Amino acid sequence: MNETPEVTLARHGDGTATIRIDRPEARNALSSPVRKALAAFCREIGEDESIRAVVLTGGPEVFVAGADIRDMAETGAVEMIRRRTERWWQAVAEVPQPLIAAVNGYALGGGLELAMCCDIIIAGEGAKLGQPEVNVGILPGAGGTQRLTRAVGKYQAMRLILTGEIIAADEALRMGLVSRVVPDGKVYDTALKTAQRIAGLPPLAVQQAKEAVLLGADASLPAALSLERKSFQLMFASKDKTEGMRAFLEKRRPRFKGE
Ligand code: CO8
Repeated sequence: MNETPEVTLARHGDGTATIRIDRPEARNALSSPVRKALAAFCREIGEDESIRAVVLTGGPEVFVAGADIRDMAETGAVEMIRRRTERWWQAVAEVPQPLIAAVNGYALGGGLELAMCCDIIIAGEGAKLGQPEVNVGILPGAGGTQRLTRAVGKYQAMRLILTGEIIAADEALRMGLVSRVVPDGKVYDTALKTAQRIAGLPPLAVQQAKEAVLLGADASLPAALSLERKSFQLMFASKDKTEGMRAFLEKRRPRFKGE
């Protein structure tokens, strides 16, 4: 059950949903209740076959300015271990449906790590991204050293992580850290349209593709290619594959049922 009004889940009735973080007074910083609620919604979404794609947003001003520094300022290592915050991050990373981050304003530290748990990142022209943890005496602790490096390569990741430098959306686009940059006022609509487009596609194929990309990235090439091949072959058991191909040949719109 959601215990904070600072995170909401809205189902739009068309196969899409939006998770919104709304904690403007702390620039949407990820407090424990916020992370817990995010994780709970992500688990709920994973169980809900009617949701085919999800937008994750912090609203029009700021995505997320990081983990909550107030929550950590006086905290020791043992308490940090006992919090086991990794289970909350895992819940986001393990959502089977595509997650689309709609990034306006700052996506810093844990905020960028949260965006990097998503599959597509739509950024506004004014978005600012970075891993500034080093400025407060720590390092990225929710995947930043790994997902950022996998996304942009060693030398750009090192630059951001070791200097704490914050970059603008256009540079993030050039280095492959975001999928698209659009005017600030169009970020959410673009993300939602992307989700709607995905929601109209066969969900089994979409989710198998997501899994193949994510798992394959951490496997050897032969293992990853085999995983892809088996996922591909598996789709030949689905009714949606038959429908998709027949509809193409009959020059009509397909009707996918997720079967
Ligand atoms: N945590 C807590 N409070 C924050 C945070 C944050 N990350 N960011 C902003 N706030 C609060 C400020 O304290 C301030 O509160 P108050 O009004 O009570 O003083 C309010 O939000 C507004 O902030 P500013 O006045 O600074 O607003 P600006 O618009 O001038 O600046 C910035 C916005 C640039 C985003 C600035 O607030 C900033 O630099 N924030 C911190 C960014 C940062 O260092 N992020 C990394 C945090 S560490 C982290 O994310 C570790 C991840 C590891 C995950 C593993 C978890 C276990």
